[in-house]
Amino acid sequence: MDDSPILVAGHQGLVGSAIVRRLLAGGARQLLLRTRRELDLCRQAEVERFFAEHRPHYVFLAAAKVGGIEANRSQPAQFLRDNLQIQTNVIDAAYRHGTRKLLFLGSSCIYPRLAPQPLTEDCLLTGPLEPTNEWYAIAKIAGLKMCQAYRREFGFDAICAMPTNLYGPGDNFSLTGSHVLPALIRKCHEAKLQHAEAVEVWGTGTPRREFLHVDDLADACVHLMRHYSDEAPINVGWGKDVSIAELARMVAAAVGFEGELRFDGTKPDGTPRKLLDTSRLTRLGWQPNITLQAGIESTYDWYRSHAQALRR
Ligand code: GFB
Repeated sequence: MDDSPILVAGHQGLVGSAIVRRLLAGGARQLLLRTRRELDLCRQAEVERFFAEHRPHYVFLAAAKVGGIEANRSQPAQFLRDNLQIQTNVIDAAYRHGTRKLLFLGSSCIYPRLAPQPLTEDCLLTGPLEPTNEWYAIAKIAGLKMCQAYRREFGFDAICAMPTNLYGPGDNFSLTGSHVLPALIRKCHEAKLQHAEAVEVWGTGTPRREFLHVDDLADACVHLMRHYSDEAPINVGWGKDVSIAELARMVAAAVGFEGELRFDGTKPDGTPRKLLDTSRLTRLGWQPNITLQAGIESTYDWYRSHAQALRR
């Protein structure tokens, strides 16, 4: 793989940038990277032109419209449309232009809201989805199914990784659009600087989530690209979950915010629990490395050194 042209679609995002770091560290020499301005993956003709010209041998499909619970709730059309367009254009062009292997990134929210925990890959499509993110989930399920269909009908080597909630350097720290972990880092940091009495935490604090550092995810993606070839999706997680209240306390401690954590029950909780069963991945010889504690601390360091630029 190291001497082959590799497309990392979405290389400026949280996941794509981590995959680029991992590939460069591993010796990749021919990365194909395009900003959205240079190549709009929602536009089929542009994607077609790009693949015809560059013919990447390997594709990491990390480009997606993503966001936290509020962004998903308020922009259902964009989450459904953009994700369907991006993945359909890229998977189809990759197959038709001779890509040897493609890795599609999904999400743990594809699984039914009340499926037994930890969530195995086999519980897909066994029950209703969590309503706050069903539009995104439906798009990701369609991407997974497209990979399976192209493998069955055309013999295209497309594999699917289903990561749990991710975090790390390069995350979205916007107060309305982001996921919980970066939102809490920012809120606690700003509250500390302003000597505020309290930080608002959305929901009841009781939902449980699993958090995986994006550098661990990138390592798993490269491992799967090298060692896995099958239509079954593979969960990628840390293996343990925490309540949102516990997470908020960990973030507050890492940031040094000593005020009150105030839970706002008028905001949605989302799915009650989302812990992945990762035994399929473990059997392939991969384990995560970065603890939640260490990951929060390093992400906070990253945020502090970029806070000014991010606020602009
Ligand atoms: O990370 P998050 O937005 O997404 O929220 P989901 C997780 C939990 O944290 C919810 C609570 O119970 C939120 O109410 N929370 C507390 C907060 N304070 C905050 C805050 O300041 N900001 C945010 N964002 N949440 C997403 C899906 O679900 O998970 C996506 O919407 C995707 O589709 C992603 O699958 C991985 O974990 O609920």
